[in-house]
Formats: sequence, structure tokens, C-alpha cells
Amino acid sequence: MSVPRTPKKTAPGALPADAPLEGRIIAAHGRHYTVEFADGTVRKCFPRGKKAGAAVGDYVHITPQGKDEGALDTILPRRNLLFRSDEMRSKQFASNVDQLLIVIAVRPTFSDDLTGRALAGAWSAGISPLIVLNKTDLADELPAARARLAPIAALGVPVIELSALEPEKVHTLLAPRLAGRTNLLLGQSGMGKSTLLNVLVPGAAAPTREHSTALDMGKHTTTSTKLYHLPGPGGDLIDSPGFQAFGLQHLTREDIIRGFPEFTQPIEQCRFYNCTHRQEPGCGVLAALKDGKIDPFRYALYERILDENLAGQQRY
Ligand SMILES: Nc1nc2c(ncn2[C@@H]2O[C@H](COP(=O)(O)OP(=O)(O)OP(=O)(O)O)[C@@H](O)[C@H]2O)c(=O)[nH]1
Ligand SMILES: [Mg+2]
Ligand SMILES: [Zn+2]
Repeated sequence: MSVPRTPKKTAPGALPADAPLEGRIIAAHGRHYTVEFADGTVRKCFPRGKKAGAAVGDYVHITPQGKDEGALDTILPRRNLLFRSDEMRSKQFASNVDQLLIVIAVRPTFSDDLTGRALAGAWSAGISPLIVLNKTDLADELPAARARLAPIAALGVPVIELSALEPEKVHTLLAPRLAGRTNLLLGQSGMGKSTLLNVLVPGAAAPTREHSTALDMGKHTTTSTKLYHLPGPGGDLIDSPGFQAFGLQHLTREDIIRGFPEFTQPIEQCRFYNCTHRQEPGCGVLAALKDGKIDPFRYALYERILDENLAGQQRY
């Protein structure tokens, strides 16, 4: 009598061990990435060959290898992609971002140029910006910081004032605006990005440091971009190292103009459809600048970004 064969035991719906898995990149470390899956597990993944870099926030397909590693096969289509630059080059670092939290502080003094560039980067990528003015506990210097922010606030960018040292304010003013979205913390070193992260994500335990100490050491406290999950209704918060330059070199002239929403109406008056708004006769932007309807510092920033991009194009 033959013994019936026991059917092979596979859990219903289980995939073979080497089937591709979909996950999201939550951290980047040079050549490898930490990919997280729906069940909360993570794998250390290496890109196959010399593929263009992936970014934190990317949804990817990987082929599992061993217990906790994998090969990165495909980067799924991105909704948007942000770049940061150093002296050498512009590098993609975060993707699929819903909201850019530009963190500035009452002290140390923040750069208007960088804030303007971060805004231009957000708008040109179709990401809504939110400015967080941190360290309001340093009350003496608060009026000066507000005054410097006024031209940007006048563009209609929402500004939230708080102090990371007063967690209840962070929970009532900021947390509700982050729920259910992928939010990126961006700003210069020492503005308090990681301190805010630690308030919003219990257990994140991100290192923070007095700015002057960080500068003496010649580096930022946060050294890599990392995605954390927000508690409660969900959403994600990405912490990033302090930036000294924001990558805009990849932008076309049309992209740059999207970074200056106050130009949109005046542009309708431009005589030439391909007006660069620099010296053309009958330019609506130049007219608005002359009438005081466009802030001269914002216009100067537009010229700087445009010049840099033209210089960059000539180099290649
Ligand atoms: N007074 C005051 N100090 C703060 C506040 N938020 C952060 N700090 C301090 O500011 C310093 C820098 O904070 P971090 O959170 O490390 O700054 P960061 O923006 O993450 O800096 P990088 O990682 O280098 O980009 C730390 O000493 C914090 O304790 C605040 O609301 N008020
Ligand atoms: Mg930090
Ligand atoms: Zn024009």
C-alpha cells in the first residue's frame, strides 16, 4: 500500500524565498541602503552594477539574499526628487516627499540665500514648503529673526514659530501638520532639526549638539539622511544633515521660475514668450521689480541661480 505524499508545506500566499520584494529606502550609507518592508523588517541592500544612486524615500524592488541582505533591482517611479550639493557635485538625497520643513532658528543666524534656495527647490519639485522658526525661547532675538523672515512670509509661505525645548508646542502646532505625509527636515547645521525629530518621534534618539562644537569639529552633527515613522495617525519624518548648499543645478529655466511664484502674474505682461526677465524690453517682472512689487533680494537670488545654472551648462 502506498503512503500518500504529504503536500509541501507553504503558508498560504507565501512567496518563494527569492521572489522580489517591495520596500522603501529608509537610510543611505554610501554604497548600501537600508530597505524597510511592510511587516517592519529591514534588509541591507546593495545596488546591482553601477546604477544611478537611489535616495531615502524611494520605493524599490529587491531580491532577498540570505537572512537580512538583498540586491536592489528597481527604483519605482518617483513623485519627486530632491538634491543637495557640495563643492564637487549635486547629489540626490530624498524622494517622494510631501512636505519640506525648512527649519531656521532665532540663533545661529540663518542664511536668507539658503532659505530662498530651499523654497525654490521645493516649489520647482512641486513640494509644499513649511517654515519652522525654532528657538523662540531666545526671546531677545526673536523680533530680528521675524523681520528677516518677513519677505518670505509675504509670499504666503506658512511659518510656525516654536521652541523644541517646549514639547507641548511642538505637539500642538507642528505634529498635526505632519500626520499621514512624508516630511523632510531641512536646514543649516545647528537649527535644531534633530532636536525636533526627537520630540516628534519618541525613541529616535538622534544625536544633537551645540552648534559651535559642531563647527569646531568641521562637521555636522547629523551625518546621513534617515527616515523615521511618526507615532499616532502615521506619516514619516526624514532627518538630514545641515546643508550649506542646496542643489539647484539640475533645474531648467522653467523650473527656476516655478521657484519664484511671485513672478507668475507679472510674467503674463512680458512681451516675449521666451523672456528671461533680465534685460528684455517690455518685461513684466522687471516692471514689477521697479514698482516695488517684487522684493529686490528675491530678484537678486533669481539672477544668481540662473547665472550658476548657465555657467554649469557651459562647463559640460
Ligand atoms: N535654546 C534652544 N536651543 C535649541 C532648541 N532646539 C535645539 N536647540 C539646541 O540647538 C543645538 C543644535 O541642535 P541640533 O538638533 O543638533 O541641530 P541640527 O539642525 O540637527 O544640526 P545638524 O545635525 O548639524 O544639521 C543643540 O544644542 C540643541 O539643544 C530650541 O528650541 N531652543
Ligand atoms: Mg541634526
Ligand atoms: Zn520678462
